[in-house]
Order: sequence, then structure tokens, then C-alpha cells
Amino acid sequence: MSTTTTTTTNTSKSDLLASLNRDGCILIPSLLTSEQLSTLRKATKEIDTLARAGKWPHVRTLPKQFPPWTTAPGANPAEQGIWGVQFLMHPSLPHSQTFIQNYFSNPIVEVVKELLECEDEELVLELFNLLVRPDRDFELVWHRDDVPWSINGKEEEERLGVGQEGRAWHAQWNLALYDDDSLIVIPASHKRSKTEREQNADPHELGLPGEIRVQMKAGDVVFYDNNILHRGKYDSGKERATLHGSMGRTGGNKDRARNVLQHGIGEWVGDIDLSGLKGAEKERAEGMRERLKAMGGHSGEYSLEG
Ligand SMILES: O=C(O)CCC(=O)C(=O)O
Repeated sequence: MSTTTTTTTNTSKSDLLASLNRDGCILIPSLLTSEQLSTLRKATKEIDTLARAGKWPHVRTLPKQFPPWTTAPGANPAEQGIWGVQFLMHPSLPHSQTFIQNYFSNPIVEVVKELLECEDEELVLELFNLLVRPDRDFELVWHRDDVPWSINGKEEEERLGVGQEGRAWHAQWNLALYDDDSLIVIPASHKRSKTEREQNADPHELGLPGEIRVQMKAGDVVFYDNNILHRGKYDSGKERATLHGSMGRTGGNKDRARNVLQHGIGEWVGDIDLSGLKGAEKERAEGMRERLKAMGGHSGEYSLEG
């Protein structure tokens, strides 16, 4: 298995988009200053501890792979172990200001605007979560985030927009605060239906033709099409704090609304405290929030089962 993915250094903006379109993923090295890295590490360390102690209700619980992650009233949310902490911008989460600063920061937003070919006025606030070391070794099955595995052939191509021109509706990224090689992808698989080999693969199969393990150094970010064939393979003995975010642009269809709102963000998005942002950045963030609110409530449907 190869261990590289397209990496950009001082790449022109249109090259970023061309690489993402071609490969379905692109790695941008060293997006954070060392000061930002250490501030974010300190913040994530504290919320990781809080969440593992069962003191934060919004966690990705083992061994569940996809939303919804729910806990019975009165139960310890972390009882079975966790692999993620949800809702980094939630007003009740300690350090949410640190995460808000990072989510809306220019280095992230400028890449997103390039990938979505849009301006501030079209951006939509979406998801911001934290992926952490699982309490025991754990793997996700091969999947696309918003096309169930059972959909194949022509219908799969339609859902993927194969052959359709046009701008992307959203951008998703992983920003690693420690070296991270958990994400496995099959480059270019976002623009084609599954091969017979892939359809019949074991859900945890390693070594599918063309797969790569994305190698991120602390501070690197990988942007990827969330419908690329991908999975995660997590080592409980290896520190992980990877910020997992997405932003959209206005006009997305109901599939996108479902993919975002299924996480439950609609219930508290109005309470996100944007007062720590200044000037144009604050104005942009407020507009992004309003545009998410305009997408309406969650229909109760989920993208994937499991
Ligand atoms: O852990 C990762 O980097 C990937 C997570 C993932 O595939 C998902 O949340 O659907």
C-alpha cells in the first residue's frame, strides 16, 4: 500500500481545486503556527479528559460508526469508550472560543472558498468535531459519507454527480494536532461507482487497489470529498486529536441538509458565542450561521446506518 497523497506546498489556488477534483483529497502541510498548535493541543487535551470521564454528553461512542450517537438518560455517555468529541463550538464546552477562532480563521476559510469557488456571502457554517484515540482499537468500514454502500452502478454515479459540471457544495477537512495516519482513502473514487472488487470487499479489507493511508504531520490539514471511498483505522495506544470540520455554500440540496443536521447542531447553533471574533471575520461568521439556520430543522433521516 502506498503511503502518500497529493501534497501541496505554495501551490496556486486553482491547483488546489484541480487536485481535489482529480484525487478527491489534498494534503496541505503546516497550516498552524507552533503557538496555535500548542493552544489547540492544550484545549483538546482538557476536553478529551472531560469526555472520557463521561462529563460531556456529545461523544462518538464505541463501537458505533455513524450518527446518531445517543446515550440513555442518566447513563454515562463514555461507558463503552469513545472515539470522538462532538460539537467543538457548543457554548457549554470549555475552550469553545479556541475552537471557534480556529474554525473561522482565514487560513481555513480561504482554502474552503477556493475549493467551493465562492465568496464569504455564500458560506454556510457546518460541523466541527474532534476525533480522538479510541479507548480500544477500532476501525470504520469502507464507506462514502452520504451514499450508502448498497447503492451501486448508475444510481451511485448519479448520487456522486459523475459527469455533472459545477461547483462543490461543501468542503470537509481533518486538521491533525498530532501525527495521524488513521484515514485510509482510495484516491479518485469520489467520481466513479464502486468496482466489483470494491463492492465485494470485506468491510475492513486492507490493501484494496489504489488505497493509501494518509500520512499527516501535526499541523497538516487534509481536505477530502466526503464521498471518496474511505475508512478509519485507529490505534488505541496512539495519541490522536484531529479537528474534523466542514463548511458549505448556500443552495445545497436536502441530502446536504440531512448530512449536516443529522448531527444535531440545529438545536444550539443560535447559541454559539461569536463575540470573540472581530470585524469582518465576525460578520462573516454571523452570516454563515444565519445561512445554516435557514436550512431548517433535521428531517429525522440519517445518511448511513451502523
Ligand atoms: O477518522 C477519520 O479521519 C475519518 C472519519 C470518518 O470517516 C467519518 O466520520 O465518517
